[in-house]
Amino acid sequence: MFEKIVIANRGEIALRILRACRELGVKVVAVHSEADRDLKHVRLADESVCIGPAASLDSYLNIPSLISAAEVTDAVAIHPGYGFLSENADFAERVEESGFIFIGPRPETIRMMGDKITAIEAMKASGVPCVPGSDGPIDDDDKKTIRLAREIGYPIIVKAAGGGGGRGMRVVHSEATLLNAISLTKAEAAAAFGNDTLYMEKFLENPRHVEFQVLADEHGQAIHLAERDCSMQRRHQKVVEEAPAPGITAEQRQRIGERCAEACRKIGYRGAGTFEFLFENDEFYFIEMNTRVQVEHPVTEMITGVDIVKEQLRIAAGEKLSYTQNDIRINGHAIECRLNAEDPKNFMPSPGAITQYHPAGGPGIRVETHIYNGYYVPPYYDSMIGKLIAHGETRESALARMRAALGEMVIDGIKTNIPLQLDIISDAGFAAGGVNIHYLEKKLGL
Ligand code: MV4
Repeated sequence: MFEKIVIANRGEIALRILRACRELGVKVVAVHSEADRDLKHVRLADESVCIGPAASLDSYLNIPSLISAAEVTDAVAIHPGYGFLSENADFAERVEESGFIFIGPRPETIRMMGDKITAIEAMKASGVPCVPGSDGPIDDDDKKTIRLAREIGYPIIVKAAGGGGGRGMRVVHSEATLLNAISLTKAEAAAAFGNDTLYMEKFLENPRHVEFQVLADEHGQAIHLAERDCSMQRRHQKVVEEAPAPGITAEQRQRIGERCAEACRKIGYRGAGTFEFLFENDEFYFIEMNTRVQVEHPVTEMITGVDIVKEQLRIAAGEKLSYTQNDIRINGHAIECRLNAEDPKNFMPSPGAITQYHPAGGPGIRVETHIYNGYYVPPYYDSMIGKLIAHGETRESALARMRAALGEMVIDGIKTNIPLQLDIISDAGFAAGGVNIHYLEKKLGL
């Protein structure tokens, strides 16, 4: 195992990674911006390095500063967490060129998945079901494009190869608007991603977002840890996640999960990863792969007992997976509510000092947060300040525990989305299970 690593992130995930390191006897270097001196994991770390001013571009996204921090502290590896540089292939490459281990997939894998066209190509070749589409880039033969769209059938969705996570896409309902939609999306993609390559897919009108968690080691072993449902979202920001996904049968889980694991073996995947699917009319359609640990990983940990962050560290250190597929059993149900420092009605960020913090507790309750009494939530970063996770033997018991825990949680001094989360958890549609990606925005009247 590593002697010492740098955690190239902040907030709750930095604390989560620090805790995994403690369990494994790994020393921790915290890096932080000038606005983040009081972060909980910075106080708990063995060493800390200030890497720059508050703005992310000058600190958490500053590659030379991060590598220097690893050099001056004699760290051997860097964990990128999520967001920031976690899916930046150039960062992973420069970490490795500088003689450190990147705790994540190989740079070439990150690059392949960052380009949605090459990602889909690789998955299709490995037997993962994909959305019917252009199977490659749209070229400048307009007649061919029109024919292709007609074959796919309207409505179609035009997506940027360099996009993902909801950026750089446009729905097209008829042939009359196709070419104009393509040129608009192309210009946006060039400006946003420096890559104007586009592709087309059949547009699925009312899908659910269901994603499979995988783990793969350097020795050719790969397993899946079942799926999560992340359909409860607003403007591409997930709000509630759960595992397993309501209504997915053991047979579907095994079939799709095994396809994902097989794809990992085929491409030589390394580390933790997530296969994102749209799920509609009982069919799975792959759309993207995430090559990082995800915000919602705890719901998978709660139902499988696998510590995903510890597995990331073990895999990066060259160890074999601690589990085979046969060791993995689903135990009960878990739900996660993201806790944001924001106005629950208009979603405006609400930074400021936390005057009172009393976390929820009790059977099956897990709180992942870096906040504490007197902590000041800075205005410079994402508004997520933590996650509340409830586990139970059944979905109903997990829901009941979540409702009680949300009622118990006290975070004063700033506005939080706890009132919205209580409303969602008490919603009859959510209670029934299996709502689609449009449900929350409709409920909110957007
Ligand atoms: C789609 C789609 C419908 N059909 N692709 C949005 C984020 C990006 N990861 C892919 N997205 C979508 N791709 C096809 N062929 C609908 C969405 C979509 C969506 C997907 C997952 C979660 C929330 C979403 C919200 C709006 C649109």
